[in-house]
Amino acid sequence: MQQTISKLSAILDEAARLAQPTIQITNESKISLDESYEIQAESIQLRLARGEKLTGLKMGFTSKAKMEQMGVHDMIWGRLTNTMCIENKGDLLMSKFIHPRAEPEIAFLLSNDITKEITINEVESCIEGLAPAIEIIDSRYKNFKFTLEDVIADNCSSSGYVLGEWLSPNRDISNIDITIGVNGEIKASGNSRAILDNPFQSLVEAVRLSLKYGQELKKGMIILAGAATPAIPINEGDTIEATFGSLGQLSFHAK
Ligand code: 0L1
Ligand code: MG
Repeated sequence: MQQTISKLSAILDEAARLAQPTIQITNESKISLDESYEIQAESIQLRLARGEKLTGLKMGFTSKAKMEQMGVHDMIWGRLTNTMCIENKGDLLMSKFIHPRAEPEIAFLLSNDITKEITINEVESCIEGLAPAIEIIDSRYKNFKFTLEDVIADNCSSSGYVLGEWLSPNRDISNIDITIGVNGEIKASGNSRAILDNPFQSLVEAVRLSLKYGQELKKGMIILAGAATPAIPINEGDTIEATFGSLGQLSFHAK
């Protein structure tokens, strides 16, 4: 199996690096959920070997609606690296993506290493900041079509992130109205409560899952809490802006 894991990791890494879609890996190989996380880890390792730095984790399927839609009962998670970071108000280069989509999220900045599970009441003491954010997802699979195992192996579609201004974490973020729009027109809107009733719960789950899969959580890492609205497609020329009530807003331009 190790040979298959290495082969599939290399296929997904190359698809991401060259921005060339690939067929679903589960078309040809039967892989378990745990094996799909091994493929993800190994394909990220290829990035790190080229000099990229791990900057954090992203949580996916943190809305009950999306979990039900996918027929799953747990969240999924992927890894973020420094080359995925796009500056607030900066440019996203379409040539580096296959069919990117944007979703508004909330980001947490860890204030210390986390080595054991936490409760929602402990979240504020584990983070030194929170920020409005946008995740760019870009499935490496043709037509954005995948099984659960496919998407986990593909780093849960994660391919970019934009961070707004860091804010103090001592605030209630369980009822923040959120919108995402293109060129001044709102395309999707939602509320932070769509993220597990309270985005702080997403950090609790990120800690649980990273401990389960042996991924260290270090001071300074960023955790993306998951989407509050459906993802919207990104096209060349688009300026994408997300607003988060009292948390502020952020944007980027696709060129
Ligand atoms: O919420 C997420 O970020 C899930 C990403 C994986 C599924 C997708 O690509 O839509
Ligand atoms: Mg997301």
